Amino acid sequence: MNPIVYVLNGPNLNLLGKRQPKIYGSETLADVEAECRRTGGELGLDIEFRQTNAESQLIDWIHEARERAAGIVINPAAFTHTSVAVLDALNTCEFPILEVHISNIHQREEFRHHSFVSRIARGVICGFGTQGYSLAIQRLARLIGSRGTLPIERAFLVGLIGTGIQASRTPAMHEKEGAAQGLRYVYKLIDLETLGLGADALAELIKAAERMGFAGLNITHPCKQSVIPLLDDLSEDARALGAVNTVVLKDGKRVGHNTDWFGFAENFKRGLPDARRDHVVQLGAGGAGSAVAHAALTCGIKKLTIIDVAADRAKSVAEGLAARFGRDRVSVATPAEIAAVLATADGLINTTPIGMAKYPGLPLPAGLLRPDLWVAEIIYFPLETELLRTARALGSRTLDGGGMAVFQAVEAFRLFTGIKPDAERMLQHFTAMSAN
Ligand code: CA2
Repeated sequence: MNPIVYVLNGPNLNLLGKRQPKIYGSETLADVEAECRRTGGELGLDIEFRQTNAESQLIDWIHEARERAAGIVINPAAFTHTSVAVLDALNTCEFPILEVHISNIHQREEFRHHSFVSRIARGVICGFGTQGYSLAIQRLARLIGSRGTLPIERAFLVGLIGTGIQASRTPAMHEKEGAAQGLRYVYKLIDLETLGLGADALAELIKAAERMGFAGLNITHPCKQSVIPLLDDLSEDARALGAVNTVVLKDGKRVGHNTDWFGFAENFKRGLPDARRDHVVQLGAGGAGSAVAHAALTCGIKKLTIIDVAADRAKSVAEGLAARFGRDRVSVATPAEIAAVLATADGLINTTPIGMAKYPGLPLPAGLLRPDLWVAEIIYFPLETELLRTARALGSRTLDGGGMAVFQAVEAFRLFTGIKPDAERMLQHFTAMSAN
């Protein structure tokens, strides 16, 4: 089915071609209608062409279009200059509206220079005679992306580069939100494992994505660090963290961002808003670990103790954090010291892979958990890890990794498109997918 475009005409335009040809030309409204249908037909649009002398009728048609149409081309005629009611009706429409005037209203009487409708119109054509209507239809076709045209700023091709990413929920989250925003949005998985490629193929893949017009890429394990030398610039957060999970490709430039830390911070603020945060223990100092630790300190955790089986990894993450947040807010402990550090902790964050479907189990002895120790995860597959299950059974407050997965995608979507996504809708979609 073709998208429907309403072409609406206001008072006295039924007289077109019959009076004042010097101003409005000799074509009749029927001629204009035929031309609009011809242009619409070529562009794969169904045209609803209407004219009325009554303000209320025009408003009713705008309401009707609101439910059925993909856009409106409107010549409100004299209502242009008088009708707040027509403006209000148009304001309820979420699709593009283009305003057309046959004559050049700015060359005419002062009272025709102001248009209420221009406040809402995506564009205005005036003084092109009746040709203005078909020009507006052509423009609308590009804005909404009808057959044979590419929607301007509304088509996005993006992807994820990483290894073993087939089960990722990120493509579905992005694509569904893109569709809900009326975009053409395609999210491709570029899985090094399925392609039989190593991490050294990254440069070649980014170049290819750039050439094929990708708006951006998410980057995951094992490329979050190795992507950095391939970029032109980094956001402040990505630079501080030394890790990039989102690359925006625009105007021949590659800019790296880190939305992982934002994902954890947002999830934490929502899920455990009033949790005590004097001292928290974090397990794991890998790629995700450094972003989560950054988020934790940004969210007001006063002191963070980092534990990793690789002592040098914990030390280097802690040093970076200490430089940004202050020495007194970060420390490192060994796995052997875990019982002692947890004894004084309010919360525990697991950023190790233990608990993932691939690595089942607990990242610490169950006996170290207590009801007054909150527990946060970043794993989202499964949503309920053994750690969360054990902690919940004890009565602890817990936070699963679903929110982090959603909010990193929310922020990446915004960076790729420049359009603010509906975070609640993305969260709901993720929850529905996880329930299946
Ligand atoms: O130039 C335009 O398209 C206008 O919207 C036409 C309106 C006028 O009030 C606007 O300022 C500009 C008037 C439409 C009247 O149409 C007639 C056509 C032929 C003969 C008499 C009126």
